[in-house]
Amino acid sequence: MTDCLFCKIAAKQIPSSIVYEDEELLAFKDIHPAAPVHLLVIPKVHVATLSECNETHGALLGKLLALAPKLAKEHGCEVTYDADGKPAGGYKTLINSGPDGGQEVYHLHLHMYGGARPWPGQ
Ligand code: D5M
Repeated sequence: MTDCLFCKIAAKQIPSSIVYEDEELLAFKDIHPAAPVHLLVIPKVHVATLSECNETHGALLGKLLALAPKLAKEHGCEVTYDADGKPAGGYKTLINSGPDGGQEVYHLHLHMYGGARPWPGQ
């Protein structure tokens, strides 16, 4: 889509702080970070909102979500376990959908929040 901000970021027509890229996905730093680690993961293909997705998007959505643990590790906010199996660390993932869901940019994106809290919703 020609007039989509995140399509332009994916096409490198607009600069961004890219932290990951492959054939299908791009991850970059949110321009208005709401946490010490605030990343956005997008599909390169234009999908306006999660609300437009169905089972045909399953593989793409799976890849989008599966990137989160890798990014979390790279940004020091993965979930770890002590010797007793007690979890520590972690991060929040969020997809806003539609006006009532707080979506402002109509290109599907997964927010990842990590680092020192508070984060949105906490
Ligand atoms: O979140 C949209 C998010 O997109 C919001 O947190 C700001 C971010 N944003 C907007 N423009 C840019 C650019 N140019 N680079 C990086 N991040 C950006 P939503 O879920 O739609 O409310």
